[in-house]
Amino acid sequence: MSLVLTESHDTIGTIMMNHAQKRNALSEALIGEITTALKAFQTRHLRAVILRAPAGVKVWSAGHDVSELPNRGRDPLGWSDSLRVLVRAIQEFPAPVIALIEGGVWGGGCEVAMACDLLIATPEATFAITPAKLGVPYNLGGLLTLMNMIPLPVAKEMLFTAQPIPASQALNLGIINHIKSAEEIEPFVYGLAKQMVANSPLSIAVMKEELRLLASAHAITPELFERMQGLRRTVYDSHDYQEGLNAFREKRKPTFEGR
Ligand code: YXS
Repeated sequence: MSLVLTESHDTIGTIMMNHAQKRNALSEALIGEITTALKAFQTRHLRAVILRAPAGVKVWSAGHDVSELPNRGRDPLGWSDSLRVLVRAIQEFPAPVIALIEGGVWGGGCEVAMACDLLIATPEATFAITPAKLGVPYNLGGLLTLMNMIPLPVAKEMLFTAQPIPASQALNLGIINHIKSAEEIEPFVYGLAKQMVANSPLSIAVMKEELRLLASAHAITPELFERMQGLRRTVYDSHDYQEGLNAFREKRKPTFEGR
C-alpha cells in the first residue's frame, strides 16, 4: 500500500503523506516514497511542489518514526538518517516546495515543514519541536534551521518545553507565511503556486539555491565541530536517551535522571 499519494497538474506537483495509522510518522518507507516523488517531479521539470497530508487531518506528521531510532550508542540523526536525507532533498529541490499544513506537526515533522520554502497552515495547526521530550540530541542542521527562522529565546522555549505552539504564534514569528481556513487553504496554496510557476524557473531555482548556501554559510572550526559532536554523543550514549525510547515504545512517561 502506498504511503504517499502524488499527482500533478500543469507544472505543479502534489505529494500527500497518507499513512494515517501511524500519523504520517516519518519512517524510512514514507520518506523513500516522498524522495522518489521529488526525483520524478524534478525529471519532469515541475515548477512547484505542494507537500501535504489529507484534508482535515488532526496530525500533519508525528515526526521521526521513533521505532526506527537506534538504541543508545549510535547517532540517531546522522548525515545519512532518512529524515536528514528528506530535509536536504526538499532544500535542494530546484523549485519552490510549499507545505500545506493542517493538524499537528511534531518533532522531525517541523524540520521537514521548515525545510519547505513556504508554509501555509490552518488556524488549528500546531508546531512542536520535541527532542527534549525523548532525550534525543538534536542535530546541528536542525538547530541552524531554527536559528535562521526564529529568535533564539523562542527557539529555546520550543526546544526546552517540547510543547506545541499555535499557528497564530508561528505566523507572528514568521515561521509560517499565511494562515488560511480549511476551506480556503487549498485554493490559496495552489493560487500561490500558479503565480510562481508563471515566473522564470531558472531565476527561482538559482535564488533558492543561493539562499540555501548563504543560510548555511556559518564557518566553524574543526575543533568547534568536534566539540559539538562530542556534546551530542554524551546524549545519545546516555541512559536518558535509551529511557526516552523505551518510554515511547512502552507508552509511558519517561523518567529522566540526567545521566
Ligand atoms: O499504538 P499504535 O501501534 O496504534 O501506534 C500509534 C503510535 O505509536 C504511532 N505513532 C508513532 N510511531 C512512530 N513514531 C512516531 N513519531 C509516532 N507517533 C505516533 O501512531 C499510532 C497512533 O498514535 P496515537 O494513538 O498516539 O495517535 P493520537 O492521534 O492519539 O496522537 C497523535 C500524536 C502525534 C499527538 C501522538 O501520536 C504523539 O504524540 N506522537 C509522538 C509525537 C512526537 O513526539 N514526535 C517526535 C518523534 S522524535 C523526532 O521527531 C525527532 C527524533 S526529534 O525528537 O529530534 O524531533
